[in-house]
Amino acid sequence: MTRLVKKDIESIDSNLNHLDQRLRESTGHSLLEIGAFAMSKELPLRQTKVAVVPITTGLGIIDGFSEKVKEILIHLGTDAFTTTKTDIGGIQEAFDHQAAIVFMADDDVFSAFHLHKRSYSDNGAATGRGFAAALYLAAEQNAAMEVLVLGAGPVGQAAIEFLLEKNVQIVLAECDKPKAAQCQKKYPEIKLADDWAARHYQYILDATPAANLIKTKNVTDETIISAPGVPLGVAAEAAENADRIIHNLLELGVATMLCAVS
Ligand code: 2YC
Repeated sequence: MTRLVKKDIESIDSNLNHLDQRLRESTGHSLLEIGAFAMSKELPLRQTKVAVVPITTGLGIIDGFSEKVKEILIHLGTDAFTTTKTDIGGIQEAFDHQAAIVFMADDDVFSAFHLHKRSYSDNGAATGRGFAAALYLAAEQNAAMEVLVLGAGPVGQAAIEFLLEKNVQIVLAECDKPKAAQCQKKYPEIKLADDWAARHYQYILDATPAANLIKTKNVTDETIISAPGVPLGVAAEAAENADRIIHNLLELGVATMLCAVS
């Protein structure tokens, strides 16, 4: 996953009710409902104490990251807080405040740990499932749908797993041919696209870190694109012409992580 920067965090709408409204318009469901559907969990979540611990390793703190994760978790109905200490001290603080769940991210991994259930949810896997669930709901759970998945990294593979559980037809486009072959070996039901841009796909899940991959010629006014990638992989003009774009930088991944461990 691409590393976020301060301006990305600042670009996230602080009014998460707006996001719920946009998601309801495009998928018929709220942020929490999509996260729960992605993980086949019941709602509502009991008021759970959740700690978000800032981590200073590597490239260090991203201004506003922990705060934003906390805001999302509060919007989802938990009793979330960010620890005043960072790193190991922050984990101790989480324990001191009886947190049941701890969210933290270094440069490579963003994870949620449930301290009692001994379970965790990785952001990449959760994001793939969350955005696949959003696309499936946007298609009104149309089991006959065919989805083009762009990218066979952790996010793309998690999206494939969710969609295969719903018996959806999947066409994978992955420029790294050995990676594509390995993925097809793992998921024999999927088809590989040699040249995905040669035809239209009504449903596209963009799990690549490439910007502007999806162009105007790839979309029609019926195309629905679910794009967890940072930056947004849909060229501005293509976004204009498509029916719907489901895209957010952190919120759906965090909601799915929370549901995954709850
Ligand atoms: O502020 C902090 O605690 C930093 N250690 C956070 C670093 C997050 C790095 N990861 C990312 O920016 C992206 C996110 C979208 C989630 C996964 N990778």
